[in-house]
Amino acid sequence: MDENLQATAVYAALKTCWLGRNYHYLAVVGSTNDLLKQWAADKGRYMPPGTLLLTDYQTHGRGRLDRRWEAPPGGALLFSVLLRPQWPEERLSWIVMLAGLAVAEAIEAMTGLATRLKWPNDVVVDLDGRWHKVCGLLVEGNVEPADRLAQIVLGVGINVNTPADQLPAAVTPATSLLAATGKPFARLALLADLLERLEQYYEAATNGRSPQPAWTARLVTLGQPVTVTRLDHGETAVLEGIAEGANGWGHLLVRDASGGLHTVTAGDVTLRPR
Ligand code: BT5
Repeated sequence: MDENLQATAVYAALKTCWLGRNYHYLAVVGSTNDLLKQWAADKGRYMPPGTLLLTDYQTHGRGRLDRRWEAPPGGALLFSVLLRPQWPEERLSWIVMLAGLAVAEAIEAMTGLATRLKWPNDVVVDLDGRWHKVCGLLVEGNVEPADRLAQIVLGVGINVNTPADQLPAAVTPATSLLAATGKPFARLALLADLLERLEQYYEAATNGRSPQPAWTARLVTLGQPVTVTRLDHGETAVLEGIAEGANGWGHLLVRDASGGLHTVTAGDVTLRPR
């Protein structure tokens, strides 16, 4: 399905007030997160919140910790948005929560696939009894001296029409909406719907409503035996246990075999078979 993601087509489809209204499309970039951060640095306050940069192909798409995000040209939705929340610093984790919710709901509405969230930043669908990653989120930001979230760049990568044989091999297996359903989907319609949901969640969060309860309700990680890998002072630390819950800041609470409860603020989770 070859689609026009140029500005005029996108403007006609958007249902948002401000999110994505300053819209930029480039056929190829290094990384949308990197370029949008660069633009924000160059233009400062003249770059309005809600600015969106979308591409068809990234030569240096990134995940967390400078891992690669791989998506062949044309099949994925790859974009970044600039946000200036001015929320207290502790609410940084709300961004990944509301983005995950917006993406999951939009995918579910469009495809009918039961769509869940895997801590901390994956959107997953159930395929053959195993959770497969269909989208990754990358939140990067900085905080002003007054401990307010001054500038956030939220990156979203969704495998929409990527053929199964072009998906990368990964620990959490990758899938696309096409591979999971056998049907291609319109990227533009998905983008418009998820941006509308994202704007609504964001506005609610700005008014103090936490996305955490809705986010927790979609977490596949909870109640599951997990292996958590995290960087601890430069060393890789591995924790095994049961993911019991998540706190208001999105940290994962893991109970180890000797009964100790660990609060995990960052890391990777592998779901273990029971
Ligand atoms: C993420 O990191 O999942 C965040 C991905 C964010 C990508 C978007 S695209 C637009 C914007 N611009 C960017 O440069 N990035 C953002 P993380 O949790 O660290 O997962 C990275 C891991 O996911 C990799 O190490 C691979 O194992 C796996 N992976 C890579 N490409 C994938 C894909 N297309 N689908 C599923 N998994 C993938």
